[in-house]
Amino acid sequence: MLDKYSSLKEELSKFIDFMSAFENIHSCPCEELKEKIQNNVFNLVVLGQFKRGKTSLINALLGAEILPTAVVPLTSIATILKYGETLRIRVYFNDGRMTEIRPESLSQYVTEKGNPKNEKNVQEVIISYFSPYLKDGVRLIDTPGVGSIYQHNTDVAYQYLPKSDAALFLLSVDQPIGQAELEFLKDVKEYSNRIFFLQNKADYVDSEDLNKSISFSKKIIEECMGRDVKIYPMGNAPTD
Ligand SMILES: Nc1nc2c(ncn2[C@@H]2O[C@H](COP(=O)(O)OP(=O)(O)OP(=O)(O)O)[C@@H](O)[C@H]2O)c(=O)[nH]1
Ligand SMILES: [Mg+2]
Repeated sequence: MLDKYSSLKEELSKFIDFMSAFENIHSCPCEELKEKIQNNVFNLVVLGQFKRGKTSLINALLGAEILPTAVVPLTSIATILKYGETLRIRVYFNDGRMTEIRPESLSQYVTEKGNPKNEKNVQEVIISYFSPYLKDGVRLIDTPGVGSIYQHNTDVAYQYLPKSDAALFLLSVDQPIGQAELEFLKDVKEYSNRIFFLQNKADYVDSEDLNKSISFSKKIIEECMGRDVKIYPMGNAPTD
């Protein structure tokens, strides 16, 4: 099995080299793709409308409050979490500069509050962390929510769609899935053939309402996707 995997990786690298020889393929991020294959990188992108709890989910997975969360539209810059023995936070700027920051400074770079309209010109932030979920090459990518009054946050989320190997699409029980969310899902499915749907904030309702909320979302999403989907409830367990 491992032999087959290694030879498939090698074949794919050769194919990318072959592709990059064509002068008119400017849009192929060949080097990035090759690096992903060599290092077994798998991008799991967390997506959804603003305030569905994307950043909170990542903190919960990591078991640490590393990323800033809030009740107002917050995340404005994509943050990539990858495995590392120690916690290191590097900020990459659009002009090619990079700076390493302390965890308490993170909100000054990745949030609408600390970095309004991205006045600091940040491209992305890469965090190394020693979580077992990040071992074996999985990279969790937190994206800004779409559909808020901040169009530039939506634009950043769209930039990360082509990088997704799989997507976690967050819904929330307190707000039934709406037209804007559905439009976004249509765009996501163009890029990601593996989408996992999570109905977050399950703790807001009792189990009966949770089931109603999931059935409602499931019906609408299945119409959009043209296939059966499973929706996983998330959040604290219902109180009843
Ligand atoms: N009760 C409850 N609240 C949650 C849950 N997940 C997130 N929240 C709250 O929802 C709010 C939004 O959470 P965030 O993680 O910042 O949401 P987000 O989707 O990252 O928001 P943007 O980055 O602005 O798009 C915060 O006040 C969280 O505490 C949950 O499972 N249950
Ligand atoms: Mg967020």
